[in-house]
Amino acid sequence: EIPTLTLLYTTNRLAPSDTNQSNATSTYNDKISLIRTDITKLQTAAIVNAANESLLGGGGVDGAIHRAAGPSLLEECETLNGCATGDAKITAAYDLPCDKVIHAVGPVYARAKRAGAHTRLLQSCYTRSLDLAVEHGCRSVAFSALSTGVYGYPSVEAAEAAIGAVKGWLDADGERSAKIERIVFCSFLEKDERAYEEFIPQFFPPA
Ligand code: AR6
Repeated sequence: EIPTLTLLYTTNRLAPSDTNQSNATSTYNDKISLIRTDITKLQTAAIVNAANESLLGGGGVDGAIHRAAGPSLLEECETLNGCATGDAKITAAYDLPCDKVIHAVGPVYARAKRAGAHTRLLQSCYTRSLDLAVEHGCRSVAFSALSTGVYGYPSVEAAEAAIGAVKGWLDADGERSAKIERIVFCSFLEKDERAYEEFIPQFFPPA
């Protein structure tokens, strides 16, 4: 079964125990959802790629997104002049079912931690991505678990930073956050899904 945004909208507050099977979806409030699936299948307006500073592709979710989007995505990325760590750039989505791809460059955990910059850099990926989504009229955004693969960011720490950044962004400006209808945390591995399940209810307590 291919999870779609329709599924995200119709599934209402599954208990965490119902989300053990892959592709299960939890909706925590009117804006925040958790899903465990291949992000290239999602029909949100934008998906957020875990890219590197070159923006020229790689392994992990970046490789999956470039494969599913087709070669035109790389052609557009080649025009962007790369992207700094902690920042993001937006492209068309080509053969993907979403409308836009936001390429965020998360920190390499070990290196950024030595500089005491890991949390700030990871969080700015999330807030910059949401800014770009609003600028480009994307009303729904699905995030991959930035930096938690090759870049070595521990899942629990990453989930806390990511969800905290999104919560802070939503709270900071009501007019701006009203332009986003849905934010999906798309995990791929069970360890990341469990980390989100721990922190989403802390930052977004049920009404
Ligand atoms: N859909 C959703 N999530 C996925 C998918 C997928 N198809 N595939 C993997 N993940 P990673 P990073 C999850 O390594 O740590 C690349 O080479 C994965 O389980 O893709 O930010 C880039 O070009 C993990 O939770 O990205 C960079 O060089 C998350 O995506 C470097 O890796 C991120 O893991 C970036 O490393």
